[in-house]
Amino acid sequence: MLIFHNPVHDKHRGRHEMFRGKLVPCHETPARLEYVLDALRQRGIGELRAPSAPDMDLIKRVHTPRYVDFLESAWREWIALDPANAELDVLPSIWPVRGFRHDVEPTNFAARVGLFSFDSGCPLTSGTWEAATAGAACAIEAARAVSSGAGPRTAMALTRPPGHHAGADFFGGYCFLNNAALAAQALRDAGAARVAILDVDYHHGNGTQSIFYERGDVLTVSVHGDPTTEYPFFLGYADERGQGAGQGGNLNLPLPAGTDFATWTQALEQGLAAVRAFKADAVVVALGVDTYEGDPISKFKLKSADYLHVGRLLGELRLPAVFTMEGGYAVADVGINVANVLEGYGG
Ligand code: OKP
Ligand code: ZN
Repeated sequence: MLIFHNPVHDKHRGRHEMFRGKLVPCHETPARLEYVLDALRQRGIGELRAPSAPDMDLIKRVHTPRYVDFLESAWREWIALDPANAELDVLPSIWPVRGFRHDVEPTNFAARVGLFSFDSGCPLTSGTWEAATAGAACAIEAARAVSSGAGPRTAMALTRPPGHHAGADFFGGYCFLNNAALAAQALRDAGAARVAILDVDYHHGNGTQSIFYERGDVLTVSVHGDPTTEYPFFLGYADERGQGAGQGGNLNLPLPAGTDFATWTQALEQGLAAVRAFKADAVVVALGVDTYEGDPISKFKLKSADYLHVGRLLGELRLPAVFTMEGGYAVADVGINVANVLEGYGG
């Protein structure tokens, strides 16, 4: 398995996220990825690779050009407002909800931050653009590596910030560019007629779902905490089945907080059955390990050893596969849990 590791992931370093009226330290930290890297090295899993330059054309087909341009210039605009801003993160404070216009793009910076985001828990920092685009390059190259007939059939984009909450034109949920969606599009471009994305992060992959909701060529499946009580709350329900050409091409498998491995596995099996029925040529696994019993912001009950079994079940698909790194905030155990999935997966 090839592991495309983002060498500049730590340039994205949020200071605070808004939580219950206070700014609290970010859960999504650089240390998370270092633990994964250490665990993979220690156990001799995978061959590490560095990505080359990101394919901006592909990024601007999955995301809107005006959103990508905003991300690229956001930090410069922020410090141009006041040089003292260099010591602060950008956090949104106003959003155009129902009844407001989305077609206009105000020149005011705070207004545009709100236009292109959906929560106040996702700080944009001085190195966010560099880290997110290098991560996107990891996802795209992982997809291209598994697409070349002779090469390996499995690759991982080992990167942060994560991606599955980012939509075509918005950031949120610690995500800026949707790495899983970029990998899926790169697999399509390289010749896979049908691609499935299977999202096993604790949180619903709202960004990924929305990007492919009206497309028939990419199936999106997500097993996650029931959005009636769990983030991101406003998407991820079982009755969202896709639209137009994408009718039937989205499957949500919400489970109540407190769900244990036995019940979670039944949902995963349903998801795997959908991927098989779709006759996917390749699969993208949005791999979050915040389903872990020790996760500080999530409420499923998976144990470290369970992730070996998760890997085995995913491996039974026998498809070219790209893993993208999503959530997992029990920092010291994230490495063990990700390594267990990859070890169980084999190849
Ligand atoms: C990102 B990924 C915690 C509030 C929750 C957003 C969670 C984003 C999860 N104080 N904030 O899916 O792991
Ligand atoms: Zn998550």
